[in-house]
Amino acid sequence: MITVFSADHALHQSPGELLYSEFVPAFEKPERAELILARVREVGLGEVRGPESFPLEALTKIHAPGLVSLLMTAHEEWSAMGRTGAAYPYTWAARGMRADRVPKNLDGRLGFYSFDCGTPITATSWQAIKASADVALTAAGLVSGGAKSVFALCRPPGHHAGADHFGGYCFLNNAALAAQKLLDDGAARVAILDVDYHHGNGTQAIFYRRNDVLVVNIHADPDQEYPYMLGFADEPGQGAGEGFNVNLPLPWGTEWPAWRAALAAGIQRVTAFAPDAVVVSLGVDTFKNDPISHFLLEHEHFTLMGGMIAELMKPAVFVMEGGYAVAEIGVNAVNVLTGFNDS
Ligand code: FKS
Ligand code: ZN
Repeated sequence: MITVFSADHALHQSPGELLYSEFVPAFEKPERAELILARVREVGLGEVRGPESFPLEALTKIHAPGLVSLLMTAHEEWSAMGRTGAAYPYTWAARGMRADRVPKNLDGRLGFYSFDCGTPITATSWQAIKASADVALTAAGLVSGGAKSVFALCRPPGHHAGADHFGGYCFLNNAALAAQKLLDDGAARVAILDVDYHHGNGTQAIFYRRNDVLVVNIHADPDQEYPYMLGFADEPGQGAGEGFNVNLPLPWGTEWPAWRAALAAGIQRVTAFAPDAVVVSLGVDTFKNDPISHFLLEHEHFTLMGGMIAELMKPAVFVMEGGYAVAEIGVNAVNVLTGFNDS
């Protein structure tokens, strides 16, 4: 399996995030991608190559131009105001406030195009964000060209980013960009299978009214876990998209048997959809030692997960998302890929 990777991921480094009332080191950090890459090499997964550079038009097929330009210029504007450090959003639109008008003020725009305060923009973030999107688009192009499976070693991650909002460590939705690229290259239907511990609210929202992309999410119950406000079982899709969104929320403390049953149910939905290709939003924060998560999967379960996904017998793009047990992230992520390959 080819891995697509860009060293430019390291140009995004969050200075830290609020954890309750404390400002703590960011969980989403560059070592994550470096350790996954090291494991890819250690097991000899296959060739590692850099991404092609795609035009901004590839991004605006999924994202609002206003979001893309804010990501490109926010830090420059922040600095021009005499501020140091990274640009953080602080103010959001609640019900009853104007959602029809983009604020002129930078803080207004940062809030308008985001949904949390955990996703700061530094002077060099854009280069990493763009590289991560290019990694996903390149991987999708390889699958369109006939590769059976490709690993997009994306960082920063993407599944919380919607058409017009960043948040949850995510800026652009790499999995959605990959799915759209597969469609543009000729696929009639694409399924996105999101196995990250957190609900992929951005991916769901992007495709909620569409029937050419089936979105299946297995994640911690939003009544207990971030992102709290989307990802419930009663979200089937809307309009033409009705029946093409599937949420399988699970409680804190979920172990492999219940997680596996949810995956089996999700795989059944994907099979019934008969997609031409599958995009896997691959988060390994379901691991038992993950510092911010509450599922209890073990190393070998990731191998089994990959084997179950292989039974779909569909070309697959694996897009890296979360996972914060950094010392073990390489083993867990690459176990999914070797489990897929070996079955
Ligand atoms: C508030 C922090 C709240 C944010 C959790 C984000 C999880 C990200 C992820 C991704 F795949 F996108 F990386 N916690 N200060 O793992 O879903
Ligand atoms: Zn996650």
